[in-house]
Amino acid sequence: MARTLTVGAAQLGPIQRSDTRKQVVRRLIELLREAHARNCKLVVYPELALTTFFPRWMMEGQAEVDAFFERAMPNADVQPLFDEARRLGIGFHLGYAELAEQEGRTRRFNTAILVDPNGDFVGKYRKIHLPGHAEYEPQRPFQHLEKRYFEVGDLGWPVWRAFGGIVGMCICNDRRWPETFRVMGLKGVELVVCGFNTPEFNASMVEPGHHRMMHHFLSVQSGAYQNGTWVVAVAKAGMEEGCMLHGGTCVAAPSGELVAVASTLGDELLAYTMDLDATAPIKNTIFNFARHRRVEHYGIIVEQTGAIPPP
Ligand code: ING
Repeated sequence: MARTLTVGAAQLGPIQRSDTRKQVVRRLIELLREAHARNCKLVVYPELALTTFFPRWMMEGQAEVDAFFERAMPNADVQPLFDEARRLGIGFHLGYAELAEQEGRTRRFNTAILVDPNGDFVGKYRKIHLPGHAEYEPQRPFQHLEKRYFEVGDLGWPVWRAFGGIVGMCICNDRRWPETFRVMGLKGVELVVCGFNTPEFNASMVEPGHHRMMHHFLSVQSGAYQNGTWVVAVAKAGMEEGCMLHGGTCVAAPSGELVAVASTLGDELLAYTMDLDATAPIKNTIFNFARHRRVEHYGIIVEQTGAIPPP
């Protein structure tokens, strides 16, 4: 008996700085209703799905920065999304900027949550691999100040039994680091959901334009294959405040094969029915971790941060 799950990858087109949370939530609900019509049980929204990708700007005032953060989840602006999801009996993943008062101090994370079809929280993830830089870099046409505006996530990469399987989350740049998927792979993950906002233009290096999408798919497909897991990666795409974010919302099978890819740069729902049991052949053979891994040789991976070439 196959363990099927129909997932809706809910790609968002651009969110401009002047777009209100209410306007964005209306778009999220439209995608949710389309997902319901297409029998989805889980809808995956992108990273920072409630606002424009604000780390592209240098902002001095903390109040200006904090306007992009959510102090509670849910809150009045997003409650209609929670209500409609519960009414339709659909779970969802949502990425947003989280401002939390924790242990007496204010913490700021690039966060994603997983909510089940009853509207109950399944879990939370806070982005660990923060790309970009912390100080203003005048040579860049756009900043990428995630290291300035967010703290490194403090929750690790948990996985949860939900939606009939074992589900985990990562966010955007996390997908480029094999450790992300391997940590969840070592916990038996069967579906990783990942939102992303990836600028088409990479200010940190000169590279051919087609490399961005190739690296995106390479990261998602290898994460899926090397850990025998499904991966659903969902873009915020399109021209946001003059910065083009690439698309490439996709579903990768445990084989590593891309089985569904979005074709626009706007709000687009990609619905795919996956068999969570399809993870078993990979997990039980080529990536049977218990049988094949040799941890006695892997110590350097956690003991050393940067590369140290021979003298
Ligand atoms: N975005 C980009 C990503 O990892 C980036 C950051 C840009 C990485 C360009 C490499 C090159 O997809 C986020 N939000 O992490």
